[in-house]
Amino acid sequence: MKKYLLKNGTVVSASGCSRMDILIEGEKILETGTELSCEDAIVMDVSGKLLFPGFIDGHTHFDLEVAGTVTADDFETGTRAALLGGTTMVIDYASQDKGGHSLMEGLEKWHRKADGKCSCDYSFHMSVVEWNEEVEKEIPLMLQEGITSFKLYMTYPAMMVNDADLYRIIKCLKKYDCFAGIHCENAGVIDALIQEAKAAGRLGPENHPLVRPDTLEAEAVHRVLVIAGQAGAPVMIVHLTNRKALLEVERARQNGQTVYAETCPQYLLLEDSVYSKPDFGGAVYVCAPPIRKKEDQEALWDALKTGEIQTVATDQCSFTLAQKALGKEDFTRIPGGLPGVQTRGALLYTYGVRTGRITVEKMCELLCENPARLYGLWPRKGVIAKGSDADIVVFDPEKESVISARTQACNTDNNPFEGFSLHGDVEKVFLRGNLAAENGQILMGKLGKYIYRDKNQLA
Ligand code: DUC
Ligand code: ZN
Repeated sequence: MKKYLLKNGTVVSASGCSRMDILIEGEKILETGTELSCEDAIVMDVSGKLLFPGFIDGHTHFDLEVAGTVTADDFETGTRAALLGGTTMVIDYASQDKGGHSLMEGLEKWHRKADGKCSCDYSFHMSVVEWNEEVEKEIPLMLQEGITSFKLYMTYPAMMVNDADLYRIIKCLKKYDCFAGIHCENAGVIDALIQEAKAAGRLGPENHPLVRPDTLEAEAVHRVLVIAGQAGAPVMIVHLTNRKALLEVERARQNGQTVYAETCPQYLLLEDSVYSKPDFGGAVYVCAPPIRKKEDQEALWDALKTGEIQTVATDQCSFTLAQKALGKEDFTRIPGGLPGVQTRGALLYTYGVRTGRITVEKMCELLCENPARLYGLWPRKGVIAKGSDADIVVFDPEKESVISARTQACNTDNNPFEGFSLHGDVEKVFLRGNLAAENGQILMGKLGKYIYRDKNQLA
């Protein structure tokens, strides 16, 4: 492998920025410091550039069956897009199947989908959709397989678990020092609202946010936090979208509970008026939970700033317009999900750091350090330090571009951020010491490794 010496970059961490050189040897960072030299290294002048640890996306869905179709991006196209956007590691959601299936079967299925295809490093969370003594015995097996985080759904009939099982699973995970991320929405009332909408002949995508309102997300957040409180166990609320749900998280924390929270760029940057775009245009934005209101965006930005939300992931789950059209006559058949894995870093920089909503250090905390700690990757990943994996994003703070489905690497013909200007973007990406992407081109694909994860280290 080549040796690289990156000179005079601004190395970003959650605690500060400093002008430094980085020496990369093999897959690791050999040294950081000033005035470094090395005779046999390829020297790159990166002055004026920000050097982030590789971004970690803790929430993707590649090669996933949804609503009778399969996501437009599989692990091959999805991780290429991720890498081009500076993401050097994704954690995708593997799932157990309902009907007496084991977690191990789910894990093997996800390895078949991903192994040998990934252009960035990868791991899986495990979605538990059925609980019994046999499944319980598999939790330590999952830990051996490097899976230390789980997922529970409070909605979707094929995935959801009832309150009793939520309690049992959350309590069991605590025994093993693990936690689950929870998809929080009140399935029953959503179903009733869908029936009302259909009975009234309201069948277009503008109805999507109306049948999945913020209150029904907040209710589910409240309920699962009461359940977790009863179990005396930590949980994570994934893709948190709104102010009312955030208040529930704060209330539980005030009661002494450990609660982690994640949000996504679509909830920080888009408003629910998108669902009323003409000509079925709202279908592009159908995802669950839905995109909310301006005041919710503001609450989420504040929560990033104060540390109430620990990470920004994408919930990448992409479909083409033809796939979205499966719900042309009935919005409940529109496959839910958006592409986003390529644009998260540049969006957060342009609309967070540049606007002064968050600092560049906070961006590093949200995209690198916190997900590395939460998902048991620290300090191998999430930080630029001696001995860490040489996953490095050379970020040009002045590069300008415009997001477009035509030029994106995701395998879709739509993008929810179409037309958004970017000021700051990824220039080079090192994946474990390999210069794997540069100026929007993959130089070395399919280098991604499955990473065995440790337990949560976020205090
Ligand atoms: N929400 C979506 O919109 N798609 C995939 C899974 C999810 O939770
Ligand atoms: Zn998801």
